[in-house]
Amino acid sequence: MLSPSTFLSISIFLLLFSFELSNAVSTTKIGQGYRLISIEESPHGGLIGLLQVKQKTYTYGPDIPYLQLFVKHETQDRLRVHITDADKKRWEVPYNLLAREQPPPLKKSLGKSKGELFTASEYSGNELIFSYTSDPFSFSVRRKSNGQTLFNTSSDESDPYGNLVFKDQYLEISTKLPSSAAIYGLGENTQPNGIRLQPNDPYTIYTTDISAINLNMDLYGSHPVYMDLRNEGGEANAHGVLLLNSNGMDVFYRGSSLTYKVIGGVFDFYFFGGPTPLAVVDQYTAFVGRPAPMPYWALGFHQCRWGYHNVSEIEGVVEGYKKAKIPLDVMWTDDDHMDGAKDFTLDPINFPREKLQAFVSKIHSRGMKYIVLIDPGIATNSTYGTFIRGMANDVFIKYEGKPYLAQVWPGPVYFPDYLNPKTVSWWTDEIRRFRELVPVDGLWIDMNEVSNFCTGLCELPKDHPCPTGKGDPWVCCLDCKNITKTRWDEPPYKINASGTHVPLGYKTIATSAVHYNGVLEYDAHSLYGFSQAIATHNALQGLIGKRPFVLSRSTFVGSGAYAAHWTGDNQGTWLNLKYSISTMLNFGIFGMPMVGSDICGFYPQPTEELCNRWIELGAFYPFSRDHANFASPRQELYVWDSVAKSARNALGMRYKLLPYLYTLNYEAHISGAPIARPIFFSFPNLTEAYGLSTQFLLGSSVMVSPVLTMGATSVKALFPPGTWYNLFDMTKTVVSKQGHYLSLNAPLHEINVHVYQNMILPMQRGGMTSQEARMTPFTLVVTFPSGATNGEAKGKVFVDDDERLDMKMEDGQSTYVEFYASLTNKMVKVWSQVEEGKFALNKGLEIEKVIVLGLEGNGVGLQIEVDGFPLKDTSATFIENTPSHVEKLEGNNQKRGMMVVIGGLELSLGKNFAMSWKMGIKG
Ligand code: MIG
Repeated sequence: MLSPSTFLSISIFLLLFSFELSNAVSTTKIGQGYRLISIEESPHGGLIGLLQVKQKTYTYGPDIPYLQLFVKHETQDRLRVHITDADKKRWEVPYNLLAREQPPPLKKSLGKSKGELFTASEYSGNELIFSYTSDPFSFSVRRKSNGQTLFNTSSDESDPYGNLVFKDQYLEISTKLPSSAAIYGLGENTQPNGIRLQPNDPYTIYTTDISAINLNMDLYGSHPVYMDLRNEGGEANAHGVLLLNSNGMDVFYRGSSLTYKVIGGVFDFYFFGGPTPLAVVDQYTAFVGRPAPMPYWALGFHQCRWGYHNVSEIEGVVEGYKKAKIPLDVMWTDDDHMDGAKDFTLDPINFPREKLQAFVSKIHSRGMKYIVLIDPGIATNSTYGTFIRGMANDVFIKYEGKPYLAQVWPGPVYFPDYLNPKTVSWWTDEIRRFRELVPVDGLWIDMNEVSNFCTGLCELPKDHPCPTGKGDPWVCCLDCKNITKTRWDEPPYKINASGTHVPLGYKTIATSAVHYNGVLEYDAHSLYGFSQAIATHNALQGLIGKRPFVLSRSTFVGSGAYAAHWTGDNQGTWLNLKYSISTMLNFGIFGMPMVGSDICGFYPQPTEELCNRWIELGAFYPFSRDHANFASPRQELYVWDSVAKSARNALGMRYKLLPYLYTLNYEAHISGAPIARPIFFSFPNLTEAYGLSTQFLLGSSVMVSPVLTMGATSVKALFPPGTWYNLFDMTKTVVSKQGHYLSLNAPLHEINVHVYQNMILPMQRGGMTSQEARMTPFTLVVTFPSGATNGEAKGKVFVDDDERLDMKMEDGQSTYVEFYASLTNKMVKVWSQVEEGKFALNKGLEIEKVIVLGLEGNGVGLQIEVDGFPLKDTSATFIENTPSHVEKLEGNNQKRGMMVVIGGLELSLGKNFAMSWKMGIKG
């Protein structure tokens, strides 16, 4: 097998180049801009304009003489600005992959049209206003409510950028930005300085198989979208800007401006008005597709490794977790179960069908699941069924009429073309056949950037075998020559690919290769993983008839509707632990909330201490999976006793929080709300939180503040104003007045997780699998501000049948409950409002405990009423709260809140309840 040192060399070779940032901000002005020669109202809504180039220039190719402008307020808060060649149809992200309105047909000669001339100087929607200048043409987008300019493409002499440029292979446009703009997004990118974009860092967008340890480089996914959060005069407003374009691009963010340099396609801008960060992701995902609902079990813990050698080994891992009493829901295998790295096959010796099936049945009977990896490259092996049927159906990407030859793990391969409907049917059928072999519960689609071990135009070598048989399957063994003959291989403008301006076809499909319908790889490159995720998701959904689970490495705008994501190959280092937070938070903004990093690091191995800290953080990733490379020693959570202890603690809490996480999964699906969010999502006015990437929120109110440095036993964390209760010990309270940084104890086995005031958090007892945990009784944690005399709190829970296809309310197969609490003059009320209670009633789900935090007074003479009757046998207990940080922060005048725990309840979750009591008066 591969040796550690050779693996290391392939995995980090690009890192060596990463220090040479050859991406100096270009200040050359290309092109002379355009003038607007007519503009009219379209009979179908929107404006259509015609632009003419002012003076032809030739850098990066000739300017396109006429452009068609199409502007439309598509919804109350979404504005589209589409600019393309007025004479010729150009490549765009296919409308069947990402459904949206077609712009009006091209008609250069507007004289013939029936449209009304547009005479006003601006075009106004509900919240956004489009306006323009004619000569040179520029446009701006303003916010109606406060007049703020969000986007402005005009340029002055002094600006380091010019006007609109539109050539066949070079498109450029810029916007000015005010100093108040805090920008997030533009990925996929490992950002060493956190989620807030840093001026002059490179942002190149082109899907590439380089590992996540490469900083500020074009990684696996393409998401040309950003959120801009501006705090002006104490009032924060957020908006989003998507450039829907699949071609490679460099984005230059200079602080006071942002320039796109794109090597093809069209300008198709979408502006999302916000004005809150949550509203931006809501509007964004309403357009690109709502995040796919995850099955309940996917929120459990996952264990994987590249290098589980046989069925006994994975049996041992499952037993290892059981013995150590660490929760585990999903067992994975990488490519190890395959016969010769061929998709959809089983290694007859180490993973024989019968033995694997027995294993899968056994874990299924415990409510656990099994997932395997597949790669896009299909081995060109004449006895391999998947390949034979693929050839018969003509499913592969082509070069000069023949399937394009590449090399991945199995040796020589062809790549399926998921833009071809025939490929999609073939793929579905291959998955069907494979599930007959072994009933996997989900699929992991790796290497789909797409990754190729060779570059250029290759053929099978005549003088040596390929693979070489020397144990180095990642070394190109085909006979290849570089392709330089077309402008698709060597475009005039070179994006900063891999941070070193490598050719576009470097270690991927040659960009002059062709897909279905003559589509060039040059244009469709970054859509590969997206199109594969759609095909895989739809196939599983059709075959299993349940909510599918797909994990994809490469992603594009809209992938969240089909797949989850992990952040790729990281290292077992403290820095990588930290980076994982920014990437996770970015994917929430990209509409892919089901995301996490390889816990304890992919390669090389973590230290024991690091693995402790990593599971403490990773237990709160939306997607929580331990994964490692074969060259790392084993790092399952039970391997070290200390890690096992931290895992029981942190994952124990995760499994108690599953009803909350699942409700967040529901909210993500209906409104795009990220599961893991930057702190500023709940506190948009708190500018201290704008760059904060060492803490995050789950939903609106649960804050995770992990230890990210070696040797630390405390953590410095920002606490937005209000009361925060430690979930592991609710008597530990933080009361923050302005938004303080606070040093909290964080011994090796502890992570700080706090719930904010005014919240009702649904929890359960937890368990060793999510299936077990979800049947246990509920506890409601009600949080009033510490020592409050008046207050209100709210929460909710969504429960349904785990795996049914849809995740919606109407069909009686789910229950949604809103919880309320109020506090007025020591009178405490807690009640619920149930929508569609039948599901919860049928499942017999009950609330056993209500915990109320922050109350003033005591329990003297206290009488609890439930639904109008005094609660007999009350097992209410009263715990004096000892707020640990109150005094330190606020002096001694701080009122101490106390905790009331009412246990022994048997309230039906599916029925409204109301409970109330009056707190006693001290003394
Ligand atoms: O070139 O399938 O990112 O998670 O273990 C390596 C083997 C291919 C890359 C993935 C990693 C996976 C590995 N794959």
